[in-house]
Amino acid sequence: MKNLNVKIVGLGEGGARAVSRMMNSHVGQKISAGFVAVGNDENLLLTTATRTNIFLNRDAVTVQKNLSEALEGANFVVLVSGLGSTAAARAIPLIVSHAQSHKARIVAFVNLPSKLEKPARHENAAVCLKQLAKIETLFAVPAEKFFLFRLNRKEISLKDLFTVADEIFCNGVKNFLDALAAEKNFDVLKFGDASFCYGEAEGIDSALDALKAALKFPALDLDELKRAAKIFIRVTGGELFFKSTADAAKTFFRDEISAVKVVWRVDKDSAIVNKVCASIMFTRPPAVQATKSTFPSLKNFLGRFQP
Ligand SMILES: Nc1nc2c(ncn2[C@@H]2O[C@H](COP(=O)(O)OP(=O)(O)OP(=O)(O)O)[C@@H](O)[C@H]2O)c(=O)[nH]1
Ligand SMILES: [Mg+2]
Repeated sequence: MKNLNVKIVGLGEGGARAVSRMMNSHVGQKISAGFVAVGNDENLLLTTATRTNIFLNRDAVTVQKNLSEALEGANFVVLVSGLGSTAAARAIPLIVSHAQSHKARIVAFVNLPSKLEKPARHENAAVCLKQLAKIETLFAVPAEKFFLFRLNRKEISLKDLFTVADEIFCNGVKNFLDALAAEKNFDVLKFGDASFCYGEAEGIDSALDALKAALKFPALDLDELKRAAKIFIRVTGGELFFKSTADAAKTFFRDEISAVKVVWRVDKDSAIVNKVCASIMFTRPPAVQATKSTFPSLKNFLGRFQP
């Protein structure tokens, strides 16, 4: 996309921690993305890697002014947050309204609060989701899904769980921004209520294995992918990668997973050496049976959210 001006905004303590991790992993560096943390707690924000920090405990006029300054010139805003966050519930309406009036697109990578978290967290999440129904793309992952990445552990703390969340969002945002930077038409990357997965394989021509690894991504609901109406797949290898080897991955996907038209992008990336990476993003199908859902009320809500 031409003239891309991206701001990556972490909301609340969790969001601030997640974007700090992204900065440390050089996510968004190629496109000179800016990083912003927004939170209630000044002490915490002072420890994050972000230079632009917005404190929500100031008066409303100051908060609005600081947010507008932080987002100035952005045509793309990436939100990262645990949606149970009080900071997110307060800041998301302001950010969505700013983005709408400045014609900036928004994509959000968020975790829905765990069932074990207190009701106030779920109330915050409901406030946020109402606003996020207006944005271009929402990747919302229920916190319970993060357990699936640690099934081999005897015990897992909430802290471990959020380390998993931060790693997944770090990779998810990286894959999204890499695709965005290579894309001329943004609408290709507009998914509405969306899901993502990724995988990689060793060997310069392992496109099929990388795709199969992506299909084993623990948080992926394969049934949702099979019923998705819009699917985007990006396969990337190093300088020695033969793009034609991705044909086997394309055939496998068409025959085994989904016959709908898939947008494929096969690219080389000099930052990758001896492996191939596959990333899949797709629009989730509307929920068939709300009773089967882990989060019936949220899923009903999201089921109405279309790109
Ligand atoms: N990705 C991620 N999510 C987190 C982390 N810690 C907590 N969360 C999730 O984020 C939600 C919001 O928590 P916080 O980010 O602490 O919220 P806050 O805005 O700082 O402030 P309070 O609501 O006052 O705690 C929680 O409901 C958790 O589900 C984290 O380190 N990483
Ligand atoms: Mg907190």
